Amino acid sequence: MKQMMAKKSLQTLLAEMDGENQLRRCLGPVSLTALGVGAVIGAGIFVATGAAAKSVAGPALMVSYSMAGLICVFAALCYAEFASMAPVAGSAYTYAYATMGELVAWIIGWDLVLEYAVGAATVANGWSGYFQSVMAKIGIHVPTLFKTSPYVYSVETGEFLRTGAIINLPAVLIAIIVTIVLVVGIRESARFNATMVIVKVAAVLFVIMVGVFFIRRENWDPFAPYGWTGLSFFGLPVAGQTNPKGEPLGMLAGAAIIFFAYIGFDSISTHAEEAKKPQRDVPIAIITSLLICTVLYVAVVAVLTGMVPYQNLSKDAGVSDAFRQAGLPWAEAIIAAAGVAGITSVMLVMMLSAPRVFLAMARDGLLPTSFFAAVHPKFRTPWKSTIAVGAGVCLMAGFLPIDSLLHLTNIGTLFAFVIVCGSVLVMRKTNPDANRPFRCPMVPIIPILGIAGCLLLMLSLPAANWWRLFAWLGIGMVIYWTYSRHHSKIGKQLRAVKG
Ligand code: ALA
Repeated sequence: MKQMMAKKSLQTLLAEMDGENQLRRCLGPVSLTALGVGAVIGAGIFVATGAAAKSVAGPALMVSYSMAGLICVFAALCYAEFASMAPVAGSAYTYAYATMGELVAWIIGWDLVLEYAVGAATVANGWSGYFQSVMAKIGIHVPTLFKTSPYVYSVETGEFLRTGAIINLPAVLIAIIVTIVLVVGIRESARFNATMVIVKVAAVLFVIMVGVFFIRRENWDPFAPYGWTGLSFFGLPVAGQTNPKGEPLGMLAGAAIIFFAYIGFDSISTHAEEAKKPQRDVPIAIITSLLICTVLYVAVVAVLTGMVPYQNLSKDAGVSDAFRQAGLPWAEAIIAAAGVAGITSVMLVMMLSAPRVFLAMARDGLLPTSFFAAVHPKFRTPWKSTIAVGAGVCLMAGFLPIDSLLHLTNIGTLFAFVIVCGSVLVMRKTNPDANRPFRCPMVPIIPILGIAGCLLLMLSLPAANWWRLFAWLGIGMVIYWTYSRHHSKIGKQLRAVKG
């Protein structure tokens, strides 16, 4: 019991940071914000928006985006407080180890791997949709057998339908390429990232500025065809409409889905060690990148649902296809190409992050060091865990439908946000005098709103995701009890003191 509650002290974290190979402090507020925007804009806006507006929320998806953005701001303020207190890598896993003890840290680390690995599979799937639409422009069509996952989920009927394909081959291939790049160590350099951010933001601005001339206001009527709520409690509808399978529909349910589009801002906190003035710049960058994305996202949805009746939006490449429908095929090609480039960079960040979480856990003795902390002698990258994550991403991206992957990523991430908001409350009690260069305003109100908002979105996801999350955490618990508990460094110290 004592071990499960054992915490890493703030001093230990700071000392570890000093001890390890110090990273170069070269990032200012602008590059940090660019990193955030680079990690955020991707498959969520380019792919998920079409499907969510079409079958879950209608034009009210604009409100869904505003709401999800606001909930992320609450969580972001909590992330920012932690990032300024302990500007070390490891993100929510490290924060939890410092505040809630080893068991919760394990759970959150295991959950972050879910977020990043399943998230990367989702993004790979979205990438495939866009890539195929670019290829189709030049007359190349992927054979039906290799176009998509073997099953897709129909929100309208609530059933899994056979697609006639056996594997989503483009998604698997991009996952393999990204894995190779990450192993060989061509790390996402600031310059590469900056180029990607410019390409993506330019594409999004293009969508808004060109699309605005094609808006037909009658397309916004009805504004909320599926209603304003969409809430179920473990499968029991609580408020709003449901699809035939009893899954929630409406503005709130839409927010729970497109929450995916905001995932990634938390990765700024993992760059805290490389920030020039982490205490000031990390919070600024987290909040600024979120605000920029929220404004862009709401504008894109306004344009899309204004250009095309929501029922006609494409599920696979919603943004670019809307321009095809509006009779602008040249615009479709530009957007799809920028989408492919932008989505690839998000995938790179996600597949970079999952092995880093494993690495942090292995350093604390919670996972086998020989495998998860193994650094390649030549490339200096955590190659074994990168390949393991890559293999997992390939399997999921190749065979599972995008909706299920996306929902699972969302519930895992929302759960991590709940723990980070909770950790801020705990830390204020347990370490009231610690140096907090950035203080989350209005504590406890903001963390509580963050927790409540995330739980609300979790409940607005189809119930199956809760079971999947529990199953994943259950596997994690088995590993903790059979391996981690016995090998944890803190646990060994405690036993040595006792002995
Ligand atoms: N926010 C990222 C995306 O939309 C995960 O692709």
